[in-house]
Amino acid sequence: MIGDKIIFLPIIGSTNDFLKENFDKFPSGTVVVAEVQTKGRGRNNRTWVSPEGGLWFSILFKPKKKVKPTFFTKAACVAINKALNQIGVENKIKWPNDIYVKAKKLCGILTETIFEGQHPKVIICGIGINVNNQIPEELSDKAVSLSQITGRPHDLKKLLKLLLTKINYIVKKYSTKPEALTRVWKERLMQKEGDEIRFLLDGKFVNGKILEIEDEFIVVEVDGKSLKLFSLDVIVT
Ligand code: BT5
Repeated sequence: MIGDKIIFLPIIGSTNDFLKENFDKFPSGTVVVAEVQTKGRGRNNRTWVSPEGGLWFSILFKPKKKVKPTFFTKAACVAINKALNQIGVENKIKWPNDIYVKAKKLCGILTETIFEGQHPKVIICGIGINVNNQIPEELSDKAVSLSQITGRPHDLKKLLKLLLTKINYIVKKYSTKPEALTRVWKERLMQKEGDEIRFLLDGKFVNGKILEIEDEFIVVEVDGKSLKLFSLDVIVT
C-alpha cells in the first residue's frame, strides 16, 4: 500500500534524489516527505522552489508488472485533481504534469525512472504542492498556493493522507487498464485535441491547433505543418 511507510525529513536536497539514492532500503509504496527542499527539481533540472509550508513528497514504486512510468504521472494528476475537487478547489491538469487553478500553477509532478535493461525497475513519483508556503515574488504571476485560494491554512498531514488514499485508489483501479486512465486524464486536461492554442516556440509566440496529445509528446499544427513537441509552454489565460 502506498504510504504504509512514510519517512518525514525536516530538510533534504530533493525527496526524489533521496529515494534515487536509497531505493534499495525501502519497500515499494514508501513515501518520503520533506518540510524544506534545498535542491527541489522540476523537469530538465529546472528549479522547484520548496520552502517551509508546502507539501513536497515522493513515492517509490517498484513495479512487478510491465508499466510505463508515465502511468504514475497520470495517476498522480488524476488523483490530485479529484482530491482538490473534493475539498472545493476547482482545478485542471495542464499537460503533461501540472495542476493549475485558473491561470496559475498549484502543483507539479516529476516522475523519474531507474531502468534495468529495458524494464523500469524503480519509478519515483515526486509531487510538489504549494499549500501554506509563500510564493516567491518572481513566481507570483504564474504560481499559487492552496492557502491563497481558500483563504485559510491547511493541515499538511491531513492533505497528504487524502492525496495518498486517492493515488492508491487510482493506481489500483487502473493498473490493469492504463488506457482507461489515459482517457480520464485527457478529459481533465486544460487543453484538448482540436483546441486552438497560443504557445511559446523557440522564444516566439505562435498560434497553433492541437492535433494529438500523447503521454510524452503533443502534436501541434502551425501554418499547415505538424510539429511534435516534447514540452509545451501554453499561454494560459
Ligand atoms: C514540475 O516541473 O512542475 C515538477 C515539480 C516537482 C516537484 C517535486 S517536490 C517533491 C519532489 N522532489 C523534487 O526535487 N521534485 C519533486 P516543471 O514542469 O519542469 O516546472 C518547473 C517550473 O515551475 C520552474 O521552472 C518554475 O517556473 C515553476 N516553479 C518552480 N517552483 C514552483 C512552485 N513552488 N510553484 C509553482 N511553480 C513553480
